[in-house]
Amino acid sequence: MQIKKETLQELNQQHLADHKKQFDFIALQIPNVENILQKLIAFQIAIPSWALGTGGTRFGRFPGGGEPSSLEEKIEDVGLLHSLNQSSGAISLHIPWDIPEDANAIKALAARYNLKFDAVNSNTFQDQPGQAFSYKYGSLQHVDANVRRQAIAHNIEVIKHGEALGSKALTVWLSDGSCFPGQLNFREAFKRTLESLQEIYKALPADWKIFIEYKAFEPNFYSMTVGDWGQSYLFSSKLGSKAYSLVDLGHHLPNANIEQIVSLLMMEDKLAGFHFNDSKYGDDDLTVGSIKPYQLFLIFKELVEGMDAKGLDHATDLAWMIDASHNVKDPLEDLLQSTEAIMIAYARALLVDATTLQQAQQENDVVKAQEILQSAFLTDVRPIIAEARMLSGGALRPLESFRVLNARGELIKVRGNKTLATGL
Ligand code: PSV
Ligand code: MN
Ligand code: MN
Repeated sequence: MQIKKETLQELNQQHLADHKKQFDFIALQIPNVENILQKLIAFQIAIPSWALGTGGTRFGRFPGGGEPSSLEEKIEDVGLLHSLNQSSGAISLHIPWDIPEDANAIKALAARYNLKFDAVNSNTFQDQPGQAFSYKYGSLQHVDANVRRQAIAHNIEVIKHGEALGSKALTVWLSDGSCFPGQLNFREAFKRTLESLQEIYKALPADWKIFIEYKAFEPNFYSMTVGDWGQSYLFSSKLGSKAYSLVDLGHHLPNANIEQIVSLLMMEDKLAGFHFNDSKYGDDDLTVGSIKPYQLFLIFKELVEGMDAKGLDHATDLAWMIDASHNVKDPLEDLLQSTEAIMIAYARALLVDATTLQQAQQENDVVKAQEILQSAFLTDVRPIIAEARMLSGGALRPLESFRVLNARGELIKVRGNKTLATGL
């Protein structure tokens, strides 16, 4: 389903007067609103190919209607999101869940929707049909060199797929670890993993990066070989300047100070970027901003401050992706909500008065420092985001437009009512 620009303009027209009032009100209070609008327009958040269908848990999966059953349909869905919000201009593929058989055709299709290819993701956490060796006891860490070689070869193959599409990074998330004390020699497992990663690193094209994603637990419940940012940092710093640590918001133990982690990784030039989601307990993969929007804002505040200090481009110098998928919502509506939540956190972070905050910190004025942050956080920036969207040809109200245009109904007409997308 493709939405015409004119259709969106007509829908926008109905809300324009209201929007203008709200935007003018907030714009008057912000000195650099033009600058903020430009930054919001440039900011793009990749959609993972596995988030376009209803996710599930090991207890069940409840398929929705009109889910994409091929990579082509997934691209079409991201195109639909992007036409509505103008902020979902990239797709991230997981191999082998989504193998681009004909890379040129896939690239051409994505270009039609104005989409780029974000990082490609390898998968050595599941056994695939016909695979010679099992990943039951790990992949890059495995005691058997045959298993390690197989996992290394897979990662190199994923790089090749990415190259054909124009991706510039490989994300490696390993489920490697152990479920019981004594199962694994931590140091040996680390060394074997490092050696394996070094082989993969050698195969990286000159202008590529490798992202090492960490996760505190699951599927291994006693130890994870890349379990936290310390371990990820060790790997990325030992690998070299093309290696970075990737932060998935759901991959920390409860109450971890993620904003501090982000700040220090950035200080060391080792922050790859993000997998955005939200959680109450662990890797819940809930809609971004649905549980802890203040934490998300604080993370963005560190990102903006850290990137500005280094003269980095907010839009292009780190990798931004949503990594969420669950049981009960329409996945496309959920992704529209997640994208909006990210834009809200980013816009609020852009409002922080950095100079006054620094002054308050120098004077140990704790109350003032907190007030500065909270006043940015409590500002309703939604009209600014809507304005940025409208300026770039999107919908003033993406979610409402999705419903008014009966987008899901249209997808069901073409794809059927009982569909199950590939991926987790
Ligand atoms: C693991 O929990 C993870 O966050 C990694 O990024 C995987 O690639 C993705 O989820 C798979 O759903
Ligand atoms: Mn992730
Ligand atoms: Mn995860």
